[in-house]
Amino acid sequence: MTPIRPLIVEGGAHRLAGGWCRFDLVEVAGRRVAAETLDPEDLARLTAPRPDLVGLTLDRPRIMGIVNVTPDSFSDGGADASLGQTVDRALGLVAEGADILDIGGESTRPGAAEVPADQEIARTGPVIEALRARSSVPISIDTRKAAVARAALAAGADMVNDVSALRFDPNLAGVAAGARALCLMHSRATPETMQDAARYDDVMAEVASELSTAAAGAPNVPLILDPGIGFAKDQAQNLALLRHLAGLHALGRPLLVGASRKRFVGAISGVEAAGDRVHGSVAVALGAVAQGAQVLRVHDVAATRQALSLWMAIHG
Ligand code: HH2
Repeated sequence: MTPIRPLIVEGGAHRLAGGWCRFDLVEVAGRRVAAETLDPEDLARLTAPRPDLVGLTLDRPRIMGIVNVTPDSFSDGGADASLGQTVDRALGLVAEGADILDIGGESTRPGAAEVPADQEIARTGPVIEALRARSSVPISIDTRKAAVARAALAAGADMVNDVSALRFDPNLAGVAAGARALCLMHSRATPETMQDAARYDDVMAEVASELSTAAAGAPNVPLILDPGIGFAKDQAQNLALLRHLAGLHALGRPLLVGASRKRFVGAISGVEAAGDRVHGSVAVALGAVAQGAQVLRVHDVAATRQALSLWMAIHG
């Protein structure tokens, strides 16, 4: 697969994924050429409007609010929250402007140990059921496991978000076939060992190729692809992916980016506490939108929504 990267410019003739970014030129294997010289199928994959995702049009950026129901997530976990408090926090994110909620019961931060499926179900199932009773917001289950996804869908979740892109549990594809959408995120190995797998000759090309393989093996439901910022990537690799993100639109699918409060944001900005990394995280989110990413997975919904409204007023 030859990497094709559209170069975003104001007033360009072609719309990226039918959205808010435009381009005239593309970079193919390091050479800049006019988009019209591409194979028509490649150009169509870059420009075609993406289908709706869980009922949301993707003609503007969407915000996925993170709800971690874990004692050990790197920035927002908490063992003490009651079910009612967690549901109120989640509905608070919707009030702040989240278009989707992503419920997770297993931390996947680097080095995190696996959580047994029954424990993950006990953490996430009741939250999803209670949320579904009180809101029609699309709900995503952040899990690598078929049993957890099955329980979440039965409790009212709409979408499955798998940080292993179907590598971890061979049964997840079958369960995700019953979801309204599936997010395939790029990673390698497991969270426990993934940072040892952060070795690439060309991170963009390899992530694109591995996502393409994952998508080819996925069930026939609407897919959204994610480069997996911080998953089996070091800082330079995260930055390369964010800088060249538009190239992943060549896969012909909508893109999701999750960089919120991640380690590299702290490392670059010199901010130690994950909860204080909101400004850097918003900067990365806007950078992703400027490359046409359709969904932003964030902890700080209000800040991201505010920044996005201004960005779209200027550029949209
Ligand atoms: N990042 C995390 C978890 N799930 N899913 C997608 N699609 N993309 C991501 O970048 C992504 C994800 C890790 O962040 P977080 O949920 O905040 O932390 P933890 O795994 O420690 O709960």
